[in-house]
Amino acid sequence: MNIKLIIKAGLFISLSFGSVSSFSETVIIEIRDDLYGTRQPLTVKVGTTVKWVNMEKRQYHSVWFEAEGFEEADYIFPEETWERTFDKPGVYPYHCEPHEGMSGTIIVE
Ligand SMILES: [Cu+2]
Repeated sequence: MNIKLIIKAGLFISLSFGSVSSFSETVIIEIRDDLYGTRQPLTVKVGTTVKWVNMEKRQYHSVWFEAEGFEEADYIFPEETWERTFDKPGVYPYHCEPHEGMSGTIIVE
């Protein structure tokens, strides 16, 4: 099971105080064997945070949304994570700079 859904504590807290809470969920993508370990594309709801976790023993990777014109994010070394919250619907392709062919897409709806 590569995808785990975690309801953030913040959702619980905001509900506890009776305020209107926005959708807040974290989806984890485990990276191993030079692959983003998730179905492709991965569809999530607006407001979802996607967290990539490097499960490799030695290899670093990146999650680069180059098509949007972003600079490449820092490399993710083993046991490190990188995350992004998707607040707008759309199609978000990404890839790993060091590994040609290592790519993925997040669809936000
Ligand atoms: Cu990589």
